[in-house]
Amino acid sequence: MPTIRALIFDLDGVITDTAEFHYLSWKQLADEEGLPFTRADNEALRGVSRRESLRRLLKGRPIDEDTAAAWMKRKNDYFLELLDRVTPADRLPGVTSLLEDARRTGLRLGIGSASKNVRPVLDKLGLSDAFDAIGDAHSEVVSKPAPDLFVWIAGRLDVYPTQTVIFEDAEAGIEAGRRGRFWTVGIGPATDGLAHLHYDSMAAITLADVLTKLAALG
Ligand code: B16
Ligand code: MG
Repeated sequence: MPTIRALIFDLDGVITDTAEFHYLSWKQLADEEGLPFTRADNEALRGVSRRESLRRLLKGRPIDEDTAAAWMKRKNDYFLELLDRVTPADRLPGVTSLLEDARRTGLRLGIGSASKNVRPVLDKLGLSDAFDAIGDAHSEVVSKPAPDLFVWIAGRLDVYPTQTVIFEDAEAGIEAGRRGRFWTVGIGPATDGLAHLHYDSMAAITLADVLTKLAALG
């Protein structure tokens, strides 16, 4: 195994759990528009872009582009209202120590997310300056499960994919990492059996454990 030089983190479900806010915002829109939408439906939106989330929520119901744009804006306004209450205490358990250990070890750090709200979320979490490169839905590359976003970030971190570990909670993110020849760490039930390493939660991860287990994989 080459020396690991960088870590790239997904945002929602890895650094913080904004999935609940995405759910509540889509739910408000769905209720107002008379669309059935449950928490179980929301699981299928994990790691999926805003546009694709709306498509899945509509379950085949046709709407025109102007309405789609207006609904996505309304959903995002609800999301930003909810985001207002986020504080550094909303970092997922284990995140702060993992980032500190990685910094101390001299690793480069990136974010790779499907969201357009990465910067406001990091700001609320007190992590605006914690990462050397941010790839998000503004980066204008093909989205996960294509590897492009992670490759784009690795370029900005000046590392090779084979020197980089991706942390992801969504199937599409692990697929993107593996297709790009990154090392992958899956978090939570959706990634079990898909990644090189798997942990039930971020709280179960230490940098030393990840590096030791990856070294054992050769
Ligand atoms: P936005 P991630 C994803 O974040 C969320 O998991 C997904 O539910 C959301 O639809 C997507 O971001 C887009 O978010 O509406 O903020 O642009 O897991 O890729 O960090
Ligand atoms: Mg995610």
